[in-house]
Amino acid sequence: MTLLVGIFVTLASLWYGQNHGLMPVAASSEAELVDGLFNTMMTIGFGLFLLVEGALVVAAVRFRRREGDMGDGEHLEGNIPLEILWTAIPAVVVLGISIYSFDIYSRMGGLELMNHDMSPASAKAVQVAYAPDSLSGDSLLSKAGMGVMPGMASEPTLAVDVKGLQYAFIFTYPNGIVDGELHVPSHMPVTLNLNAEDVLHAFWLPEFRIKQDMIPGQETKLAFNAIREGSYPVVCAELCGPYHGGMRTQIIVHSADDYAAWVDSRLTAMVGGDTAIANLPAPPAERTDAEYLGNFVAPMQLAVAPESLASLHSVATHGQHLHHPG
Ligand SMILES: [Cu+2]
Repeated sequence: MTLLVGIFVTLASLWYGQNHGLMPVAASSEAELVDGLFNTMMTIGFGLFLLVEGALVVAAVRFRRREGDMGDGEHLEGNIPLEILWTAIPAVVVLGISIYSFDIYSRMGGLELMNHDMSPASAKAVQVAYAPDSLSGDSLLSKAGMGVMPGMASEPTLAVDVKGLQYAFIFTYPNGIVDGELHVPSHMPVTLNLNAEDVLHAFWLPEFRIKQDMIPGQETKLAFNAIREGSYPVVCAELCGPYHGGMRTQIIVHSADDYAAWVDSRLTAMVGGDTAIANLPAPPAERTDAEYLGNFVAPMQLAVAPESLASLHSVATHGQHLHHPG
């Protein structure tokens, strides 16, 4: 019986670990690494869930009080082998997951950026890092972030500067192209140099499983390798003001040829005198309520009736009148 239960729990956990459906598509090689770790934890977690909840249900049914039984339960004084077992198993599981996750972190390039020298000059950089006035561009903390995966460092990379500001992302490409959307070729390492214009923002690519703070006056980095063509959301993940929820754009992963064609078309437009930044969202002040709420309605597939919008608006106007009579 124990053997059958063990086989069932193992098979069910292995199946659920691969079929939980909790993650969006994996569009970068980093995402595959992260998902491997996440699926392992789901497998272990689901197995433990079945064992613990199963034991609970079996005990509740099997040892329930029978009709007319007024006696005390059996007196138990502890069980040393059992206690060793239920201490040892979680210890091994936690140790295994921590080694695995550290391995993923280093394979994603997380350790590359820790290879800084601790000479007096860089120690000074640590001291000034908390005083933005005296911050130098290449101080120690300015290199925080996820680095290029080891082994990719020798390949050609695309470096894009990204500026976060209330409430948009602006991407500046090596050849001077400026755009409100991030275009990248697939299967080429991309390095993003992140910066913020005004307040803290965070650059989040859910389908790439990476996220990084954007800090005014201090550059952070994010590197990834796109493996799946398509359009994916870019989301600000740091509450940065009243229109934070509308601060999103998209990353478009092209084939190498399509990317070259996109660069050509943008360069041609620039030569033609078109210097406007493409694909930027309109500033909040210039958007109607309906346009602004569209940021939330479409992705969340909500149905908002025009009447509810109108009533929201009148409440807001009424509130202003209360605070500013006359
Ligand atoms: Cu933001």
